[in-house]
Amino acid sequence: MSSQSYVGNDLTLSRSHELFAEAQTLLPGGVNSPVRAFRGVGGDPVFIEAAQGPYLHDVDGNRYLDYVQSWGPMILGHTYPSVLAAVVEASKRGFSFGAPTQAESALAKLVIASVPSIEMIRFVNSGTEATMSALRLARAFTGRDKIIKFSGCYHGHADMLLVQAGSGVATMGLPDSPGVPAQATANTLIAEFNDSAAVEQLFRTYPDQIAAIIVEPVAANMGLVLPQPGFLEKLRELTQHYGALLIFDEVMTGFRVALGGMQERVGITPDLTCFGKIIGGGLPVGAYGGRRDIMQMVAPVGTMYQAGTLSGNPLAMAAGIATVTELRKPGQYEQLEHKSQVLADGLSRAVHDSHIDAQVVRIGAMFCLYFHNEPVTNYTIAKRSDTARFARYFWQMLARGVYLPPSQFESCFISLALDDAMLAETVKAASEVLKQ
Ligand code: KE4
Repeated sequence: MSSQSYVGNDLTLSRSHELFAEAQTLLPGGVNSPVRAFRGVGGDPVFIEAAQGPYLHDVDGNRYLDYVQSWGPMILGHTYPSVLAAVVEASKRGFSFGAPTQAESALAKLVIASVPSIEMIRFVNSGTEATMSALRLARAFTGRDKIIKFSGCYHGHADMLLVQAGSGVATMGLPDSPGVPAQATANTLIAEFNDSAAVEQLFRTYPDQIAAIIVEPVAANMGLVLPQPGFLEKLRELTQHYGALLIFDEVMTGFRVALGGMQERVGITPDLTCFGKIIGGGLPVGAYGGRRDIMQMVAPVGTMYQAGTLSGNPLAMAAGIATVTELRKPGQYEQLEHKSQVLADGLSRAVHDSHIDAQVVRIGAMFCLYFHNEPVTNYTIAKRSDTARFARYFWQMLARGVYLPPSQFESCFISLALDDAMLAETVKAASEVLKQ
């Protein structure tokens, strides 16, 4: 059965098909990022014309409730008035100067005020740049070369990290990517997420060679896998004991699961943190930051080199400032928690009533519905999910006006723009679909 047959017959996608056919002659796979090509669910991707609040509007006139939110940034909803106004105002003063601006200090102050472990920060243009730079900094600071990452965790596409990565690579079934030379990953050690004993064994094997552990404190690129009690705490203990740095990759969880990210929820202070997505409000921003003594190694004050033409871009800073300013208002995360709880409870009831092997996982305003009959605690288990069943669910929800991430190995997001009626509509759609 082709995935197209899952598409509800009341969805017209002909213009998207036309545009995708043309795009494939111009762009590899017709997209500028692999997961957008819908290969995780089959069929052609939907081309988006515009977005407003909780809605996406595609080129065929279909409207969807958006649970992807550009993979996390649009937590306020699309074209949020104060963010839109800030970007328009900034654009009238020029787009890019390649010189310092007060906006960069303003956003830095907001991030530092929101995340206590951040004493100093450097803005870049993507999460990939943030993690790549943070790891180079950890190697410079410790004088060591090895790093530890976890299978199924995705930290962007720097060579050293494309080993058993999750996200798009997992969807494409490539345990590592062609073009990554062996020496680029020779110093990258892999452990299963939630397996702190394996990490301890790596430290015992390489006691003075490991510069850092980089971890998604909630693994959100293999679906959504929560850290088991004690796992993150053990990583903090091991890195302190062996003189390595602990890097929290909060590109996804930062300002998403709490104002202060996952580190606020678990009360752990990493040495460095990577950000992206929300701090740019939908414009290209990434960042890495943390202990001042470490960050002082970054050029030009220090010798560890990292640079970027558009880093700290004024329009991106304006969007980030407006977004974080809104999120710092009282009650925002209580509202997100309420909406997320309502949705997760509704989806769990739908799963229960359907008597199928599926489970809902949620933390803060992130959730995932696994088609799986066992608790998902790492990538090996996650990969045993029923991806064909997920594909059917994806297309049937799309036909009912609910736009979910086109892969079992991604997380869904909840925005402040989704009201209770929309959440109820989503639960109703899931109840109908899961029974089929
Ligand atoms: P970017 O380079 O895509 O801005 O960020 C890389 C990155 C780093 N760390 C984490 C935890 C991430 O989730 C990401 C990117 N997330 C994916 C979504 N799973 C982006 C979507 C895409 O690749 O198009």
